[in-house]
Amino acid sequence: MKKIKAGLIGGGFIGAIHAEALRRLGYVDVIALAEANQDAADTLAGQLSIPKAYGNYKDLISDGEIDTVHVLTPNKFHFQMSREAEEAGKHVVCEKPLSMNSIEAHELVQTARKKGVVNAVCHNMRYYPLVKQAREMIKAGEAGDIRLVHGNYLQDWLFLDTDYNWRLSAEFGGKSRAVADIGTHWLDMVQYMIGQRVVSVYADLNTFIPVRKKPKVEAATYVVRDLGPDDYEDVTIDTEDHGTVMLKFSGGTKGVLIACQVCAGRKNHIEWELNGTKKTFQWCGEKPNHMWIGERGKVNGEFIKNPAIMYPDAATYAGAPCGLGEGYLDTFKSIFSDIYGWIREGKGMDEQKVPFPTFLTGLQELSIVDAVLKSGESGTWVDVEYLEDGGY
Ligand code: NAI
Ligand code: SOE
Repeated sequence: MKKIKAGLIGGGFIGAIHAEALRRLGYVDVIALAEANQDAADTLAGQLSIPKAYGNYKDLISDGEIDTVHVLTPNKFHFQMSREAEEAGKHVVCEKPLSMNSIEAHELVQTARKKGVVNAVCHNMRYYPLVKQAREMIKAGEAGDIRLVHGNYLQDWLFLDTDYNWRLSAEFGGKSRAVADIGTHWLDMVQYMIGQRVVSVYADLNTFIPVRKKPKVEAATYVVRDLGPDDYEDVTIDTEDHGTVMLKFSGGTKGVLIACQVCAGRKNHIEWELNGTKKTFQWCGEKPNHMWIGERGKVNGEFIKNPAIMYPDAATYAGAPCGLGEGYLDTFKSIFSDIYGWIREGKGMDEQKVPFPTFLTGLQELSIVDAVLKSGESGTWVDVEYLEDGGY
């Protein structure tokens, strides 16, 4: 069986994760890495054992040996890089958020359709085995009708005024940060599980640290360095540290999300609770192999990830038997297994049939983010304006 050749644009925090997860499939060769310049490309391609290093992403896209392109750069570059890869006839996997706004995302959806290329946005967190199981249990009616969904995604990596990353800048990350950067993971998981999409939002957005100290020499995400006072410059922050977003869903469910990146002690604490007319399901990404199930009049229980008793469509995403934990890094192997399995079967791109989140999904997420930004400005409920149907 011919191997699929992948090229990565961006070799930072997520670039290394994509390279490793792709290699776990066994039929994908990661043959090229493009970076911001040739030195960075040579260094990172060497560290990741990737044979070709390009100092300009356009040269990677022009490489005829490459079948698929992964766009793993700061959000600002997602649109132009994804569109050029589509135009070159490459299949494209773009990291979340798909682009800076829904207008850019819509153009990527339309270009993908015109070129017929497989396209995916990396909402990997829907691939936790128990997220898949919760979706199947809800489809089977085990929770009843979902009245309420609530939760949060809390971090503290931006807690100090000396913590800096390109995500803090609207120019590089987009006008929304906490909601677009981490809130979209939660929104994708929840809409995927309950089979409904957000139709209206009421958002309270806050920038708790309005001025930060930006290192004069930037570093990749999560890289920690020992810097002195002269190594920083003051910058005004134009994106939110926090968003509390009330939600109305298409099937009548109500909800609320808190996304915040300055919560001391919370590292990557993503949690949801679904309250149905029969049962409650609760899950936290810091204990991903456990789901709490609550009932009235009966003993509450805990569902421990166990493919032997999971629904078949969920069990297929469990890579190990009960008691053997699976986590965040495994979700990348699972989403790429769906994407590359589809490419390998050569069935062509069909947004309604593929088993993975597509650019259309990414467009829906950004439509919600656009509404959140409008609500944060107006202090009112804002209906989500979807430029397309589908995606969930
Ligand atoms: P990072 O800053 O660690 O890495 C970005 C890399 O892109 C850097 O190595 C940088 O040199 C490179 N780059 C910048 N401009 C470039 C250009 N013109 N050509 C080629 N390379 C260029 O950032 P990180 O944390 O890896 O985030 C990248 C993307 O991945 C973001 O969109 C982020 O939202 C997403 N992400 C997704 C995660 C998930 O769980 N699905 C987790 C972390 C990030
Ligand atoms: C930073 O908030 C970040 O790297 C996000 O960009 C990722 O999407 C999330 O998975 C981890 O945290």
